[in-house]
Amino acid sequence: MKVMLVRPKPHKDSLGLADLMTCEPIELEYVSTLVKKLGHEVILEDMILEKKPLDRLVREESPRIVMFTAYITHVNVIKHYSDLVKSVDKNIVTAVGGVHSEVLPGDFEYKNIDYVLGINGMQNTEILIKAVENNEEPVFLHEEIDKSYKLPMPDRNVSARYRKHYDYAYHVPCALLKTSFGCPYSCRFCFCVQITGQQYYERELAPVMEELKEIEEPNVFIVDDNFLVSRERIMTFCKLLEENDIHKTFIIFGRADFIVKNPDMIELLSSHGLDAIFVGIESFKQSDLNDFNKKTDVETSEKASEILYRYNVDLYGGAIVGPDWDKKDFRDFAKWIRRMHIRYVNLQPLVPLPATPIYDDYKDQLLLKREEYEKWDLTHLAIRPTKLTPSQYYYEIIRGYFRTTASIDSLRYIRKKCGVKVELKCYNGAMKMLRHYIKMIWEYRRVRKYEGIGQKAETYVVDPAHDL
Ligand code: B12
Ligand code: SF4
Repeated sequence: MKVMLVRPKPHKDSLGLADLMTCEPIELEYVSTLVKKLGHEVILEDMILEKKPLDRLVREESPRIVMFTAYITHVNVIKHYSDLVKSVDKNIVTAVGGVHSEVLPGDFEYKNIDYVLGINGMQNTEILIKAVENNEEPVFLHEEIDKSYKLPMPDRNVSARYRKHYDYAYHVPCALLKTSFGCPYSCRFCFCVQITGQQYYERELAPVMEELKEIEEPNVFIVDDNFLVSRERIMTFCKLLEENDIHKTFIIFGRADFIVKNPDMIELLSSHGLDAIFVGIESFKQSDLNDFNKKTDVETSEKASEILYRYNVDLYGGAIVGPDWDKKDFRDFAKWIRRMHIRYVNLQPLVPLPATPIYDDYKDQLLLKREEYEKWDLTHLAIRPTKLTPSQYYYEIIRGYFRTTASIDSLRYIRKKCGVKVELKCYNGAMKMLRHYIKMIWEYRRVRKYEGIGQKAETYVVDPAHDL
């Protein structure tokens, strides 16, 4: 039996980030291992990189089952894909898995999506495949039965034909690795902890090393929600890297408070290839951090930046722009970022993703409709700014980027560190992002004019046409 695994191309209205970073679809590589183990043929279609439309690929390959992975922004894309698959042959079985379906499976209820695999995605894949083989109706596991995250080795061969395109911002080429799931903290805006039901699970490090030995790329992006949890685990990780003679450049996610409490761990990791840490610094206002239940403070972010600077580790800052920010806040924020030598910052408006605690706080005053999934991309405004118009707010975000990540100083730094080719790639990616923001401003203004909405009534009405 032939099984087609599909990684979706972002909807045209989403910020896809593909020009800046196209990461390997490691989740589907895990699924591939499982399906091959069951004795079936697998083909992966990475629609970010594929030129042919999905219906043509399905016609050429004639799979028995087509399985999709999806984030929130892909929900309507997957529905459209399922229409395409069924237009070729309505007997092809369609199924969807991935983080959004694990937390909000109901969003994928649709005539042409046969199965939503949900929380037990791996086990349910096995059940589905055996059922299709035997011409039976699958009986899925709905309870959370296995949270051990004992993963097989991901099948990196299945993505061989795309691998040279996989990168992450300044890290080219780049592979992905997952060593743990979830996080011991519970920030109120965070979707990641909803996936694991607020729990934190670690994988054994021995199989992680086996995986690392197989990775050919020099750069490895460890996509754990929080890699900096335990000193003992970090020390074992570094010891095992030495024992296995593994030399890679690593990018990780971690918290500022861990960095401040454990500078020796940063020194150790830095001497074992750590190049950058993505830190959710979120805001330069303590009140914002308190509202988010971040359980850290502004001073800690500043101290963390000093430690990382000392050990030559780049700090990639994740920032959440509050709806109450005014022009001065945007300016002060950029100054704060520059003072901390942060060369890359991701500026995202506060977006209360469905299923997070802050979603309930804002659910009655959202600017985005739930079903405009492609716009829940952490760039579209989901909450009305209180001190600026939406256009001004988007404009300030663009200026914020030019004052920080896209400043001459940052670009010069990237050129020196990574070379002109990477600098140009990032510049192109930044220009695409700029176009995305200008499109959002333009759309807001156009719709407002069309609807005859006055200066004061800033209802954000979005074109409902889903032109994929
Ligand atoms: C790395 C990362 C990225 C990478 C891409 C990674 C990739 N694999 O393609 C980059 C940086 C490009 C990215 C971009 C975006 N991301 Co992102 N990303 C992540 C991160 C940190 C890790 C994802 C990952 O690779 N995990 C490793 C794999 C192995 O784990 P997994 O995805 O959980 O998969 C397991 C199961 O879910 C299951 N599974 C997954 N798919 C399938 C499919 C089938 C058929 C089956 C059976 C099982 C299955 O099997 C796997 C093994 O157990 C997550 C955080 C998180 N906790 O998930 C956010 C996250 C997934 N991203 C998110 C978002 C919103 C985005 C963006 C839309 C916006 C943005 N600006 O970041 C863009 C969209 C880009 C696009 N291409 O459309 C949200 C999704 C929220 C949601 N409700 O869907 C998350 C959860 C972060 C957050 N802010 O909350 N992202
Ligand atoms: S520390 Fe990071 S991963 Fe952990 S709950 Fe907060 S935002 Fe989520």
